[in-house]
Amino acid sequence: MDLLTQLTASYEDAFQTTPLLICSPGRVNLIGEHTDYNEGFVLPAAIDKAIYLAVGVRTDDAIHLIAHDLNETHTSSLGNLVPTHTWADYILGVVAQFRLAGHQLGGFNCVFGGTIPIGAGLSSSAALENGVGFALNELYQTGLDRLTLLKLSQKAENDFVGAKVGIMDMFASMMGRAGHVIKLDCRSLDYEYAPFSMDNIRIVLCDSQVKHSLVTSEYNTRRAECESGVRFLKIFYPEINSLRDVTMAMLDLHLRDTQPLIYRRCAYVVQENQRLLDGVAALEADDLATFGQLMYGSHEGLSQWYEVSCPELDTLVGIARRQPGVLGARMMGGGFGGCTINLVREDALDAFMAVITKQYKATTGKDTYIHVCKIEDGTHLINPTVH
Ligand code: GAF
Repeated sequence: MDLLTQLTASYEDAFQTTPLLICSPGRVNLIGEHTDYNEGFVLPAAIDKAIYLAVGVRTDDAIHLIAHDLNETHTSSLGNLVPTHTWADYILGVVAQFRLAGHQLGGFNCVFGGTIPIGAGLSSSAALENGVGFALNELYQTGLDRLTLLKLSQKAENDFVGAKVGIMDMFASMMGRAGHVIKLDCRSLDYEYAPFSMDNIRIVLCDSQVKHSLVTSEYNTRRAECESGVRFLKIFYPEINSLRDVTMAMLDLHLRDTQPLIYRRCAYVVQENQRLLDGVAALEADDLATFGQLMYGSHEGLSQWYEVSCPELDTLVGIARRQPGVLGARMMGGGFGGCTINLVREDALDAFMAVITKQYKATTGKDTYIHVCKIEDGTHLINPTVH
């Protein structure tokens, strides 16, 4: 039985009605890492790994949740939306945001499961939050557009779950378009779709199978370091609002000698924004060789200047870099584990997968899980006729 059939059966068994089915995908990001919360640019896309939700209304104000993959349940109610420090918070947090924004909801049932590996840096949490917001919008006809929904997801994660993440993951999962990457300006939220259907090139994810507990605390620390750099530079340049407005010349003049750590953090972000702009130009010119080199530059910056990589991710990128047919590779997402993203020529794919599996195991003692991605549409309804 495939996952959707299982979720439907589980829902019908538990709640005796036919559910609405929603698909909410994870994401990749080609380049532009840790730039979203600095009001910079990112280049993500939704992928063919997703959270699937089976949902339906209730006549009371109870919330009945079943996490199919974990075989766990959680029951709450609209009047009792407090963090539980479990997976339920990604759902309850969205409900709480709908209520805070003044939307009228009733209770609901939800069975969910997915194909996004947890902790692999593919944004399973944003996918779940978006799926829940999308579901509530359908079930209770709240009439919210996608942008409003994804902002509610971000607020849920920032304020209810307590992770101060930027907007990229929710944006990519909700706004994704099959065969396209999204060039997103995280300051204005202006965005453009760019086709990414390079013949003979595959987007390959290599999962380090590492998830360091450092990720949330270090993520929040990096944010604080960037903000501290901006606050200091504002003394000299009152017009700046974020690292988006800062140049390397400003950093060299005011921070390099006096605050070397803050300098490295800020310099990485300023350079990564430039790499993204150069990367977009390279894609437009079909110059994947240049794009690939920018990906390696991104990884080096993340590893050495921003210090959010780990030995396993560095190993995966190091192996990839030595393989023929690999155009570029880098760690992806928040860091401290999760996946690398690799652009690999199709004719080199089998050899790449064999070599990286073998050498990663030999170097780290760990297995890597490899996924060749397709770029898919963002959060959507699977069975609109049930409505
Ligand atoms: C995580 C966050 F959720 C994103 O907002 C982004 O900052 C990313 O790390 C790093 O680019 O995925």
